[in-house]
Amino acid sequence: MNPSQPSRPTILVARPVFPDTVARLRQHFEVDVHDSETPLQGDALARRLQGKSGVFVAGVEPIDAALLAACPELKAVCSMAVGYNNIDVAACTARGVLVTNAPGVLTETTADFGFALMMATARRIGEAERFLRRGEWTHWSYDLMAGQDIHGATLGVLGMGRIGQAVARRGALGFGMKVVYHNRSHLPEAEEAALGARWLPLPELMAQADHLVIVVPYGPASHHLVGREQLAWMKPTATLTNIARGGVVDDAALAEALRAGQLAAAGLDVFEGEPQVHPALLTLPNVVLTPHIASASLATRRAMADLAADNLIAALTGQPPLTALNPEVLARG
Ligand code: 8YV
Repeated sequence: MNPSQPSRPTILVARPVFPDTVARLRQHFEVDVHDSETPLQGDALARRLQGKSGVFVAGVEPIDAALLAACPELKAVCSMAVGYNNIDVAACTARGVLVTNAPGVLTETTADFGFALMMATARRIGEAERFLRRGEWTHWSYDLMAGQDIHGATLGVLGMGRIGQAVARRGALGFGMKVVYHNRSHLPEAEEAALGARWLPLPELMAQADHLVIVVPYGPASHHLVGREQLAWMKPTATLTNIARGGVVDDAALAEALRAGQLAAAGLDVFEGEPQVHPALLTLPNVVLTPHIASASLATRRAMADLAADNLIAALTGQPPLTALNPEVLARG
């Protein structure tokens, strides 16, 4: 670099991401890209962050108090995920580190997928495809792969944020479903009326839902929110779909409940300890399993990466980031 030029901030892109996104970041920063799908964490991440002002992360790299203490030059953590349970936002705020996530841009794509996974689960699409591919389809029969209806059924939404509301809209307006939900806060009356949605306490939600879709953020308050006790409240014909985070559902308890016929089927895009999957789930025919891809349309993944890049560029060039989780850090100057 020419010594007469002011030095540019140095950042880490902690995951391989679209080359265009990296090229855009290179227009503003010296960029170090972690070019491996093995996530950086702990000491390895801290070492790689030495001398860096910003980091671009996906939803997995743990950013905690110990890491922040080891990386005093870090000023901004910008994630391309909406969920931020991998980031200790309070610890970042305490150290004056700005944190941004990527809400909004993935709402409709994620809701599309949640609905598709719910439908695949209820109508046994994974199981039926495996049956056909195995060459076992020899004749029509009145109950061959007969599942549960979606239209007119009761949709239970656990977590009524942006994505939960988008799932509810699909159910209510597209499929004539009755919508019930559980959330810390109630929706405004007008929004409840538009969706025909009714708030229920968790036990009643679990008991009334024909199809439960879980979209609640993960944190200490939602760890194993759906465990053995809650699963026992479900109808034996009901389905459960999790597009939130592994850890909201107790996967071992879910496998047991499915085996015992306490619910009919489950669709899971997220898992405790992913990419590991609880071995008992892998043996069950009535579970549709996908590798955390609810937001994975190309257009949406680009929008997520672009938003994280825009946030990082703004944060380190003195402009207000678009989606800050701790904007109070900016006010401190
Ligand atoms: C991401 C997600 O694919 O945004 C989130 O919270 O779970 C997914 O959309 C994942 O976190 C990697 O960015």
